[in-house]
Amino acid sequence: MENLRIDGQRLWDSLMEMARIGATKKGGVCRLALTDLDKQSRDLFIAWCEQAGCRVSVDPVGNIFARRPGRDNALPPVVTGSHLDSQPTGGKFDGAYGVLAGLEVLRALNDGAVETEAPVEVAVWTNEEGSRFAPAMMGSGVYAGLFPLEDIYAAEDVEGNNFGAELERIGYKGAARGAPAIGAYFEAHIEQGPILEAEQRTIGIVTGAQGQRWYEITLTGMEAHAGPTPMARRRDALVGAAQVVQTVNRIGHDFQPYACATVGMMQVHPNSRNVIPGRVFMTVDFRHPDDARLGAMDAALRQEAAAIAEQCKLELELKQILDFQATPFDAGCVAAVRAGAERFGYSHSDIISGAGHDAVYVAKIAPAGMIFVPCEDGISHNEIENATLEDLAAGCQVLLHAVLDKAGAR
Ligand code: HGY
Ligand code: MN
Ligand code: MN
Repeated sequence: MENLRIDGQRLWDSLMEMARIGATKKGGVCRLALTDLDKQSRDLFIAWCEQAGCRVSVDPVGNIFARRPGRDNALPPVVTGSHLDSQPTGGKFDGAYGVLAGLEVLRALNDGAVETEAPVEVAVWTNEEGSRFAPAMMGSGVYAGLFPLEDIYAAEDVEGNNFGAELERIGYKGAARGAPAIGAYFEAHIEQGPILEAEQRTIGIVTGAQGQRWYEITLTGMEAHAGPTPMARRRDALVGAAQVVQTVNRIGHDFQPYACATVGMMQVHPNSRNVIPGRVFMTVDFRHPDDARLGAMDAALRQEAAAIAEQCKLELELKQILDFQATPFDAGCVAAVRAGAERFGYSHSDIISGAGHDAVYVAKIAPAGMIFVPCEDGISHNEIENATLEDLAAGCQVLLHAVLDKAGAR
């Protein structure tokens, strides 16, 4: 067992085959949650897991659990995994790496005929990205008891498609499972930022994740004719929205170091070149590793958006739709990841995750940890996202070590 190694080429080949589902011209993927492409990726993953001898179950929000039995199946499983849904212009590795690294761990255990004490499961969490249906991390959020299932079923995308109906349509509205039971959880993921590459480190020992808040803002003015309407009489919702965009960006700079502030989505109504926009819907994404600073960013946004609305004679609706505090990961899981990096001699450093991950919600109900590997130029949520077979394999080898550390093996 000492010499048990994962097969990096097999992992890479699985990643490349999975990346063909929803492949885009620039080499990325578009596999939005609960679309037919999401279904295809789920079906492929399940076929691979069944070939590896796993028993597969699906829960009521579509989370998939592929189980490899242990000697004592009464023990809570050691779980690893991530997500298969992507951003509209996503990359091959965001999410899929954590899922297929988990599968590669199962395949390596099979190759070595290793029997673990506790069962090992690979999980695919539904709608981690929160792109088509907001908020993010719905599957792990329901699993951890943070989101009521009925609220998630009622969620709609911008075309008015209902989450529950789409989940049923793709055949992944599963049966209720008992109370969540996870002995320990590990998620392997690309860093999605520039730090590990800049420091020339192979492994990121993720000690926690920064806090995150998502808002939906609707500014309402008055549609009117772009020609005869004098400037002084206008209630132009897009002019107000443009000032909110500038304000969000300035708040991000005001709360350096570390703050991140993004307006990623905007819908202008009626979006016609000779009509003064009467309504704008936009999103705000705030992040900071310090909860107090995140709270101060929140207060600044609310105060300044209200002032802009008043000055532009607009109605303002501001809804917070996601809020999680900075999350430290379990010391025992962090230590297992560190031991794995040290055992195999991989360069490594501690890192806080800038991105949200399912591990953040799983950490609410079980000991959780993450393993990062670098990605090229720190680019992610972009079709050119790239990583090397060597780094991905190293992260998977550390994952194997961490899983065995917690699952016990002979
Ligand atoms: O937004 C995030 O951090 C993650 O990619 N869902
Ligand atoms: Mn991800
Ligand atoms: Mn992502």
